[in-house]
Amino acid sequence: MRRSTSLASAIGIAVLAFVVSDHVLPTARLIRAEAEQRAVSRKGPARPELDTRRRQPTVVRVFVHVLRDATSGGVARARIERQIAVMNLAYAGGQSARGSYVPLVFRLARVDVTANAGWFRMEEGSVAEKNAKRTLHRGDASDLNVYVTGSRSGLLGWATQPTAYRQAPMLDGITISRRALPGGLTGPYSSGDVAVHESGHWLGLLHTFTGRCGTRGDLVGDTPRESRPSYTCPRTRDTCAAPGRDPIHNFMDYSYDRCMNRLTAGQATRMMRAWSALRAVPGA
Ligand SMILES: [Ca+2]
Ligand SMILES: [Ca+2]
Ligand SMILES: [Zn+2]
Repeated sequence: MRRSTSLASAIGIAVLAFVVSDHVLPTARLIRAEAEQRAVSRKGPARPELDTRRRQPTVVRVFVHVLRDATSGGVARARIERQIAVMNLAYAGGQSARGSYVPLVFRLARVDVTANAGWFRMEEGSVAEKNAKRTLHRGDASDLNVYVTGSRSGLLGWATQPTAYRQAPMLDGITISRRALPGGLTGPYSSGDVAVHESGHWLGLLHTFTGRCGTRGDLVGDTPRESRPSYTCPRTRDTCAAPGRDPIHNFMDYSYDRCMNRLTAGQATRMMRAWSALRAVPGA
C-alpha cells in the first residue's frame, strides 16, 4: 500500500495504524521521478548486459482492468504500456546502479475497460472492490491483475500478498490509482513506481519499515531496519540503531518516486521464493 505525503501528514496516526495492520495482516496493501526515469532511459540499464550470471527471466502475464464512470476516467493505452516499461526497468535493476536484478518480466496480455461508477471509486476492502474483482479477474496465481481506479482518497494503490491467493483467488492482484500511472497528476508519485511497490507486495515483499527496529524487520536480511515510513527523500535518515541508514531508496518504502529506485538482492530472493512456492504453481 502507498499513500501520498499530504494525506499522510493530515492523518498522522491513522497511517501508523495502517502500517501495523499491513504487518500483522499481510493481505491487502499500498502505495508509489520523471527526470530520473528519463536519465535512465537515455543511458539504458547499465547492469543487465554486464551480469552474465543473470537468469533468463520468467514472463508474468498482466491483465489490466481500467475502470471509469459514464463521463470520466479511463487512461490511454500508451500510459499502460509506459507503466509496464517502468516496472520492467525497475525489476531489471535499471533505475539505480545499486538496484538488484529480479528475473521476472511483465508482459501486457490484455486491457479491458469497464464503465461502473461504483467500481471506479472503489476503496480497499469495499464491496465495490470485491464485485469488480470477481467480475474482471483473469488467469491464475501466476498472472498479475491490475485494477486502475479513480480513488479519491490518499491511497495510491494496494495489493494482495501471494499467501492470500488460495483463500481468495478472485481478489488477487494490485490496484493503482490512475493518478499514479506514469504521467499522472500526483506529482512526486506519478512516475509509475507505485505499481513497482504494489507488485512487490504481490510477490511477497513487506514494507522496509515493517517490524520497525525489531530483530525481524521486513524478513529480508539486506534492508536496514527502519522505524517508520519515509515520505519525501530524507537521504541521511537513520531511525534505528541497527547498522545502515534507512532504506529510503527502496521501492518498498513510501518515498517520492524520484527517490525510490531499487530492490535488494535479498528482496529479489524473497520474491522468487514466493513466486516458486505460491504463484508458479500449476493449476493454482
Ligand atoms: Ca540504522
Ligand atoms: Ca524511482
Ligand atoms: Zn505498501
